[in-house]
Amino acid sequence: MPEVSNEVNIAMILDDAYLMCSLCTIYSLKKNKKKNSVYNLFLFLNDVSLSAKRLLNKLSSYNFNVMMIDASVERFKNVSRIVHITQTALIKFNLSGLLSNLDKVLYIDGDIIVQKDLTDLYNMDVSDYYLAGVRELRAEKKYKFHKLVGQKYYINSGVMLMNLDLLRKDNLEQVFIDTKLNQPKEWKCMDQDVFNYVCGAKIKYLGVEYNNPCIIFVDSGTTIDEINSFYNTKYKTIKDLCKNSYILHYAGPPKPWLYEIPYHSKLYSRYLLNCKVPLYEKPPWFTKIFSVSNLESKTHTVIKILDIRIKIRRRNSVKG
Ligand SMILES: [Mn+2]
Repeated sequence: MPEVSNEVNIAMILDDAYLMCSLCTIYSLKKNKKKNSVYNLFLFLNDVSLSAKRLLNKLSSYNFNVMMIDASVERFKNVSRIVHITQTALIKFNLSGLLSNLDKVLYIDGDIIVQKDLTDLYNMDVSDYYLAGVRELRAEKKYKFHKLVGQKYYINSGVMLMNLDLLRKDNLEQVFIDTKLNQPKEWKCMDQDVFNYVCGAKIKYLGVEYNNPCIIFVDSGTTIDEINSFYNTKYKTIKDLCKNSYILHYAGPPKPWLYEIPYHSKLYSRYLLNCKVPLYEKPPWFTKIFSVSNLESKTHTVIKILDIRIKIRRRNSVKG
């Protein structure tokens, strides 16, 4: 049996465009971890401004170690020239080489909210697998993505517990990149098809609570019965599933910080509000899309995200 530890190694890939929501993801990691869990967060920075780096530099705290690693464009120059492909996806393919000292890592996207401590997830045994992930209901049922890549199932690559040891041993870094460069035209995803195609039967399937694509469920009209029968779960409602999820993943275009989405925009803005990014450090685009005011109402804080106004009752407010 692999050793159980309270250390959790996490990898994220950041660029300036995704900075705001990535900060929110990082804040949620920090807020909802157990005190004794030690998180080592490896941030791979692609095209991140100096002011953003300064901001990220301040995120380390007790039992929360943030490491910033420049994932230079140079390294991928030749690959990028051949095919139009974002460096972000390529960095994901290279994690086993970039994190050569680690046996395993939990990769997470920057459009997620982590609601619980991740030690149990991290300690799951993946020694016989390349990685562990959560199957995608809609991708399998509606789009038949698993058939496109010739597999039985199909996972979402936004949350993956990666067995770096085995990936290195079988030299999959190169296989991922070669597969991407020669992929069939029908493959529509940036990196997901490659992970599913290459890792196939050596993927361990996790419960939906570890990567809950909440808005996709709502947006596509998926019922809780469909969800329960697909994932073999017993949730009463989608809200029940969301409340009990370790990870909410805002996959797909309707992001809760761009559109008003019941339950999620409010939940998201609470995290955003508490990121406590000092005002003077905020990049110019930040204040353009996000503002907080206590002056508009005696009882509520008003948060504006683009054109959405969200009112949150202040804790010390007088009822009236
Ligand atoms: Mn995502």
